[in-house]
Amino acid sequence: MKSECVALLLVLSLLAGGLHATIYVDDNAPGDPKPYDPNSSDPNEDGSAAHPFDSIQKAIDAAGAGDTIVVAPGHYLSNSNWAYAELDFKGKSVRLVSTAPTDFTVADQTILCGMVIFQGDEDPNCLLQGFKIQNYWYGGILGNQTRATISHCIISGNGPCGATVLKDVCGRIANCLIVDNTTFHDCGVLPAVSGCRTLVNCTIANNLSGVEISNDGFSATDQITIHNCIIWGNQGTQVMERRNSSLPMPEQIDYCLLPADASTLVTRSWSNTIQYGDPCFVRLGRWENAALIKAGVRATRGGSFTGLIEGDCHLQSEGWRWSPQPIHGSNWYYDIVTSPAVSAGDPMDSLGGELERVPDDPEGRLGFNHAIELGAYGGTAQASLAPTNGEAPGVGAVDLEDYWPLGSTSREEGSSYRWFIHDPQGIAREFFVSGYMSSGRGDVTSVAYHVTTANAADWVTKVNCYYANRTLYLTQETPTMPLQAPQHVQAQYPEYLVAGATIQVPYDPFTKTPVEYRSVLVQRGTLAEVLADTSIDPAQFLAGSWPDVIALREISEDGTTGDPIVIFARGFGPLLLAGQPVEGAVVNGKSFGNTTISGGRATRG
Ligand SMILES: [Ca+2]
Ligand SMILES: [Ca+2]
Ligand SMILES: [Ca+2]
Repeated sequence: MKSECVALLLVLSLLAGGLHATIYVDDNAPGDPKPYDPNSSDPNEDGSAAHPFDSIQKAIDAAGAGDTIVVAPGHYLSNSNWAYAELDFKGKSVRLVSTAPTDFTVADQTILCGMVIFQGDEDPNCLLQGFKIQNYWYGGILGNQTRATISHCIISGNGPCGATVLKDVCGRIANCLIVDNTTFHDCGVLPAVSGCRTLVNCTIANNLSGVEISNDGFSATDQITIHNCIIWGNQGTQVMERRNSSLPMPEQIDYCLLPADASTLVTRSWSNTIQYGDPCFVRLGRWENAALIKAGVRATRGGSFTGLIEGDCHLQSEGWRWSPQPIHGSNWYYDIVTSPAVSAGDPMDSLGGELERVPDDPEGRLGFNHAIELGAYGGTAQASLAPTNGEAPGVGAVDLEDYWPLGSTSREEGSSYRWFIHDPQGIAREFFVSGYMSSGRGDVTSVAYHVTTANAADWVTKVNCYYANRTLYLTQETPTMPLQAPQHVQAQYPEYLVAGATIQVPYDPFTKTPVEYRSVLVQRGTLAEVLADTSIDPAQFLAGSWPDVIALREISEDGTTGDPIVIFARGFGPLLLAGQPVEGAVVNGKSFGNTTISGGRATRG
């Protein structure tokens, strides 16, 4: 009878999850005679939702490749922060997740108290997501060159021999908070993170040591990627390099925040998108009575706590910042400073799960989201919002400046933005930022960009472009500061766009003839989504994922929605202008597609 039930459950879960089973784990399920003790279990335990396993290892042992193991909040592996325990993936490419795998509140309550070990033959479909790994004497992750994916994990409060808490994981590591790790053993100090290749949106801070990158075992396709990370406040060197000179070591290290002091190793190829400064965390964690811990005093004694007082690495903001504890009934709070890491990630990345407004401020009066943030909360619902500058953008509005950035005055090398496009006759032409004028007062900086056109007889040769009065103006006049509407407008777009709204926009903003305006419907989505019911071939566009674009689709006289006349991509600018796809660009130091206009005709690249 019992085996029939198990077989039925297996069939049901196969039906529900496609080819793969879902297996459940809970340390204190209702049928468990001894909650929190994996040695005494529900006699009917079979990994079903009704009779979950009480040990994660039992679930991994029962699982096959591709199965998903869902772990309820609880405390797993060792009962004690000082006793060794391990969890072994045993080379199985299973998905081990918490009940809400991208929610840090749930990760914080789903604790693996010990070492997590990969055998190295797990593939990228193997997933560890949504856990806290914490064991004062032994915790960490040992990858053995695994290709497994690790995300949304908190690796904090570990003190293993050598202080390394994340070692030899060759797969993607994303949205991990790696903080407050040390060692309580006398076996030296090694890097906190070593032998890992891809770190995206990780916060690595306040550890006894930093990150070591290395090209050990590299093949032709391997590279080091550190993207949208905060690496700060670790003792010693933040990022050190160990290079095998007989192997290549391609690196892409960009959009990161590092400390301004000499403890940061700056290698030759680091991008100008790296920032240096204080990430303005809410509060760093600290070890209480570390000397007693090291001496083996393993519990509160005589009133003195021994252990980690956890910090809070959410980013402070004068806009909105997530507080794990509600303050005045809300988890959204604000600070007197704004972290430089808020909205400082790669502007072309999708916001992911980040909120564009907090629930109590739908118009964005006090906080507005412009781009993914750096660190572990980037792309999650706990990312901070930057303070709103000036009037509220309004419900659902996005800022065209995030979709048509003209450059940046703070990073001059990246400010020479250019876009290449064909006219309807197939002549290649170009428009590019050829300079700017700015004036700053307080926090508000006004910038007008000079945009020049090349190889285009029917286009004006130079305009000034700037955002003012909630409008993007193009004008041949020289603007006056502070910026305001020009006397003679070449073309203009509304700055704040709301998906679903109908607006008037210029068809060809650079034309020498009077600019014609057309009624358009504002659509927002991925490039594939906004092209779905149009006659435009997606293959005409620059290769890329284009996760967040605004399409302005012409509305005909009979009210039907036609093809887009303009598409703006987040962090990039126009992908389509006057109905013509952009064929190349240089944006923030990155090149896309064909960026030459030699001989007047560009080859389609
Ligand atoms: Ca039990
Ligand atoms: Ca539980
Ligand atoms: Ca953001």
